[in-house]
Amino acid sequence: MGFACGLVGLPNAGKSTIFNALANAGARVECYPFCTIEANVGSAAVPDTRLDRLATLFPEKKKVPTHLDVIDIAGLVQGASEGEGMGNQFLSEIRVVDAILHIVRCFEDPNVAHVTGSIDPLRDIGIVETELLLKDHETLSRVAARLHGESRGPDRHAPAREAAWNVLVEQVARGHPVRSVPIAHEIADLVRETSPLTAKPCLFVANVDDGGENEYSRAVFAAARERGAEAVMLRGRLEAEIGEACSTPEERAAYLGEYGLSETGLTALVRAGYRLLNLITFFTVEGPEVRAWTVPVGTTARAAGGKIHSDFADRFVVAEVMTLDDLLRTGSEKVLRDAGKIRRAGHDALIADGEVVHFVCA
Ligand SMILES: Nc1nc2c(ncn2[C@@H]2O[C@H](COP(=O)(O)OP(=O)(O)OP(=O)(O)O)[C@@H](O)[C@H]2O)c(=O)[nH]1
Ligand SMILES: [Mg+2]
Repeated sequence: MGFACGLVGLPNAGKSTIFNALANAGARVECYPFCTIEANVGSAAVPDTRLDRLATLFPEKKKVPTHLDVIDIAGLVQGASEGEGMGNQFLSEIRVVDAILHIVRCFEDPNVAHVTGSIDPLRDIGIVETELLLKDHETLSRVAARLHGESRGPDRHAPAREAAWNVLVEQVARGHPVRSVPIAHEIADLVRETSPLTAKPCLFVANVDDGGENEYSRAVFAAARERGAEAVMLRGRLEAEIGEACSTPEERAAYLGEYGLSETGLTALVRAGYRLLNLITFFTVEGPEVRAWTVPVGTTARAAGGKIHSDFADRFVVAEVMTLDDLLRTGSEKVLRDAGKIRRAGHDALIADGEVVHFVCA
């Protein structure tokens, strides 16, 4: 799996709708709650106009975007941790994700039931956050019991580990997400392994109707600001429709134009996800493909090669790096080479966002 985002939210918030829009996947969408039972796993192509522009230089090659994985799970309700609704066992399905997209219903529609009877983003956000915290409390407490046992064994570091862990459990019990709690070094690895849900970066998604911004979406943005988090607004149903109806970027642009929009909310969502995960994109023009790749900020040239093929890391000699702007401006790698505009990046040199990279291997 690459970089993955998990969708959470109340039933009928529009998670599967947004999942379909992202992954073009045809997951089941219904106007009644708990339509989703088994998790839907999909892959979202990352829209990137830079790749589109690069591809125009190589019309004979196939354009391959980079992808983020997305996981759509069942809706959460108040009391899920005590077995209400679908319970919260399915939350384990998103333990593997790198970030959480918290989908908040910001549309009114009498045909789409709301589990608590009214549209109220702040209350809804509170319910979901509480359930995530309760799930973490459950998971962390299980580990606490184990650490307690270890404290009575021969490992002399065990008591300090247990004490630090208990501080964390206590903070979570008080309603502090793990990401806001300073983690003692004794337990840093264990926290990473345990992968608590509230340690993951979170992006709020205000799912609005075709009309766009409204009082509900503004409430979501305010809640996000208060938490030091980002929010994006998305016309979930419209975006899903556009995804189904349009197969080319031109058709999409025309459809969006009808609503006075120039960029899909999905593009904004994926971009925000990138920022959240500290990811960058680099490009390759190799064989029959022009292709975008995703790596974390701070990736070395050798590791970037390994992303493409493990062989590239093993046999890495050097990476020849061009900026996309230089390449687009001159239209030719040869011109850049003659002008000495190609950077030679060794094993440990870092790759930057938007660079076009050619790996030279032994
Ligand atoms: N009016 C309107 N309806 C929407 C929008 N987004 C989703 N819906 C509708 O809301 C209903 C629920 O959408 P789903 O995507 O199935 O919701 P969910 O969050 O996956 O729900 P569960 O799987 O039950 O947790 C469907 O009837 C959608 O068509 C929107 O932006 N506007
Ligand atoms: Mg669903």
